[in-house]
Amino acid sequence: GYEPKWWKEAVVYQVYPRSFKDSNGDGIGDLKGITSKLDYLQSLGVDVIWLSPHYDSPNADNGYDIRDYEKVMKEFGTMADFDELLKGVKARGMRLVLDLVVNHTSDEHRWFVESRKSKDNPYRDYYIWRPGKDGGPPNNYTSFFSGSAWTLDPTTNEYYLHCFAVKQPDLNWDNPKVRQEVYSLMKFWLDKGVDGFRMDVIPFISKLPDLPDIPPEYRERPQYFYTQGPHLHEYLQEMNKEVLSKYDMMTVGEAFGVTLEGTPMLVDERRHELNMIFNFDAVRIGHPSTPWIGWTLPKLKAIYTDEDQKLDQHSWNTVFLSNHDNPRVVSAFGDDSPEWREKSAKLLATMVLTLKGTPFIYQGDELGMTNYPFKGIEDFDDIEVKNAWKEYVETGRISKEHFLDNARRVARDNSRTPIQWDDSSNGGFTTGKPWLAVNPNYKKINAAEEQKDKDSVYQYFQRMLAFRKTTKAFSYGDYKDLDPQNEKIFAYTRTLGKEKYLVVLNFSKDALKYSLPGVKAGKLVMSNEGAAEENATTLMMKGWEARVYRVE
Ligand code: ISL
Ligand code: CA
Repeated sequence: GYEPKWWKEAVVYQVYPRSFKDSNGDGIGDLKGITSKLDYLQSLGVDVIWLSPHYDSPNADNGYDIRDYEKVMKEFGTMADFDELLKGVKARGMRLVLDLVVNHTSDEHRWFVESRKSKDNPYRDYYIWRPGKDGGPPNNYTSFFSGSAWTLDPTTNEYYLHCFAVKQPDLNWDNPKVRQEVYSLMKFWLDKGVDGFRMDVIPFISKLPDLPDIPPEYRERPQYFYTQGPHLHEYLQEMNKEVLSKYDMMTVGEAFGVTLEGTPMLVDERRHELNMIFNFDAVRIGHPSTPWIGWTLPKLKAIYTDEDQKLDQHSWNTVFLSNHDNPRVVSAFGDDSPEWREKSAKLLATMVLTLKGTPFIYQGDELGMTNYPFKGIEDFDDIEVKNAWKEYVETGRISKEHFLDNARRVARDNSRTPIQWDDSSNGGFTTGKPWLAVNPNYKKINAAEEQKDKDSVYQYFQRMLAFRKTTKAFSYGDYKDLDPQNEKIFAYTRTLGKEKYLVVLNFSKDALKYSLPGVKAGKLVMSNEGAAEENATTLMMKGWEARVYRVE
């Protein structure tokens, strides 16, 4: 069985500070805004708050480009505001986890400002510099934000590596001084009392020796190549020994580019690296990174079974279907039409909170917030979309319509629009002009409404979270998919000793008669519909209906 740990029983809620709540009318969410909503989060019933980057940053990538790790972004407030937030979180019995972005820094970080000055600057070796090759960049690495991953810096006439934006130079982890700097900034925050880190693209930190070209089979998905550096595990074990092992904390690695097979290497507790990672197989199942294939329920179920089988009792999993890099969960996996939005959002909540692994909820999902009705490219803010537009549309490689169709479906800005607090202007997010437009559906979809309505998505989350808290089988129970091939019904059990729960989800708008394979539903304990058959083997499932039964 699993060794009990608080982070295996916790539910994590991700806050994207820029879009959460603005306290001073400048249109940008801030720390005081978050503090003012801690009662809301506590009454929702989440245990841990993961804060997307709140550090000093010029915001080329909304804070994922850090200029000073020990300072608070001025738009978000001051260190005193941070201390106040942390205190407020603890006072309510919750925990706070920060975003650790240390594969790269901002080009405005003082280390890089020094590094680019000269080839013999003491900070030169903090980053990855190479001379050009044949009049071009050192190799064929590409950036996730379009173009080459190398930029020529005229001062020294050498290139620096950036797997992401030009303003996000990659750190050189092979330099022991860099590693010590990172451990020290981690301790700075841990000593303040934070409860852990989500680690941004952590498997990229060890680079391949001599930086060979990306081979053809990896060109469409270079993340699986960038994660093959030989020292990744050595560095994580060192970090564990010097920092992680000294605190009661949790770690979750953003394992972009790690396969399921490679996961235990990062999370098997006997290896002393990370507690858990995000695997992207599920959240990216419908992503059109060449070509758009859509997704099917059997494929999604196969991922969960595979994860369950490849991770043993020493490796812990996570469950999530959304974050700040992906579309809204109800738009991607449910049905965001007025008729089915609430039902399907509740069904997805039921699933995420009863599958095996620590669940991560993204802000606004508890309200059933949807994708944004983007019209043209001018409605977007994100560097990823804007750069891709230049690379594909402005060069005529992809038609405008085709590009926008995809962007509307998967663009990161879908999940970055401000939280809809009430039906006042700008959804009560700000009294000023929001940095990114509020979804026009805020009059209907907002927290104030949902807190009053017992049938709301918000109140369903509340009940589901409370139920999960008292039900250990959802944390530690065995998982079994009862009907892997079924195209519309997802039925599975979670079993811990004598306690057994059955979850039945209708992933379609069709009413279906469903015969349970080899199990009898017992007492209905959760449902997004109301009363239903009990002690039965045949269930009449309504569209997007979700039920949880206790099996006797
Ligand atoms: O969002 C993506 C593209 O749609 C992913 O490729 C994403 O860039 C990848 O998962 C890494 O994400 C993390 O690091 C990025 C940052 O932009 C993301 O917001 C962050 O989650 C660079 O720091
Ligand atoms: Ca503000």
